[in-house]
Amino acid sequence: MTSIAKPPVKHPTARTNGRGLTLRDYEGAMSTLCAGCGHDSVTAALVQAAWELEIEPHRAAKMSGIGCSSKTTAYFMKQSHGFNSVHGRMPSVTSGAAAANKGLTYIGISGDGDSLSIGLGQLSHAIRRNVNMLYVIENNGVYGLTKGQFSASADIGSTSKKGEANEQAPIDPVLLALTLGCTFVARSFSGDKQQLVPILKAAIAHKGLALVDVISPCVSFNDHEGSTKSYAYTREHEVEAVHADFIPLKREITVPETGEEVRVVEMHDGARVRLRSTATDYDPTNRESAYAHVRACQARHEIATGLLFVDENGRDMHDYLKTVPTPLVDLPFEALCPGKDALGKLMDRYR
Ligand SMILES: Cc1ncc(C[n+]2csc(CCOP(=O)(O)OP(=O)(O)O)c2C)c(N)n1
Ligand code: SF4
Repeated sequence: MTSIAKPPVKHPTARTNGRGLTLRDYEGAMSTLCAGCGHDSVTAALVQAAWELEIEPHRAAKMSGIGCSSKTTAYFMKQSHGFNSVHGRMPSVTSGAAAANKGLTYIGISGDGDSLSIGLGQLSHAIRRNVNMLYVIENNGVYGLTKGQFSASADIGSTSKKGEANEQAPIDPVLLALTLGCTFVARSFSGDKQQLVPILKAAIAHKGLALVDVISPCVSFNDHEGSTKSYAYTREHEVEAVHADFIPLKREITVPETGEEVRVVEMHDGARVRLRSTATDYDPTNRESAYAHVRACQARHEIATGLLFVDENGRDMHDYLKTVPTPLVDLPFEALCPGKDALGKLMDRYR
């Protein structure tokens, strides 16, 4: 992927995190996306989240497929590992990488085209395996990179720039993820950094696949009147059911009390997510009510955002596979390949 490096200039008074790194240290190459593209705001939120979580850049791997959205991985955490796969294959490549090395933080970035058409099977099985990763879909309702054809997330009646209306039913990644048993499901908006950053932090801390669908408008092909993925439409129709505050393990709880009902979900590393319900009777730990809420919002032409569902007790891919605690990549050759005799005994069990 071609990219333009940013000049390595740091302001002497720039704030550092616990690892002595500034926000600039979590940035990547200069973006070549269109000015105003929602994807660049998602990049800024990812930079902020990774800086606040104090992730060691060399302990993270950024994974992507093909699309303007998939170029996002070039624009943050320049010192991290990265793999730009072929179209729609990001989930499978990440599953393989995570199987070999469970010691890295996996950040997968995809688009609605990349994930909901050619990559739909890959996404479904990564959810089913509960691969330990953040899975961001930068959702703009079109194939931006190939000049704005409707994607599978386009709503019925949403119009193209030339005025043609989409007639086919959309695939909603949030409903799909809830149906497939995903253990962390959220939706946000690239124009709402205040909501997006804590969601990304909680998603990264989650053990298992955390799907974050981000409405991320394409200013060149899908930001006009008649589009249901424009900045204006999303701002007008966004309904946040549950607001998440992420509190890392070592920090004191300083989030002000609001008088609203607060639920605390403890993440597997001891960090906590405080969920403040802004809608009455909404339970973000109940899959059925999350599904019903998203469907009801759809029927009212509203966009359900916030942390919609979380289950911290789910097993992830390594639990299912019963792998040893040490990442496979760190095991000595003798442990990975126990020799002909051991292999022979193993084969005998299947005869
Ligand atoms: C195998 C294959 N088929 C088709 C394409 C053409 N193609 C490139 S990007 C893309 C879709 C991009 O849409 P999306 O993932 O939503 O990303 P966006 O550009 O909108 O951010 C398609 C169909 C391709 N690169 N490879
Ligand atoms: S074409 Fe659309 S999705 Fe691609 S960079 Fe431009 S605004 Fe973003």
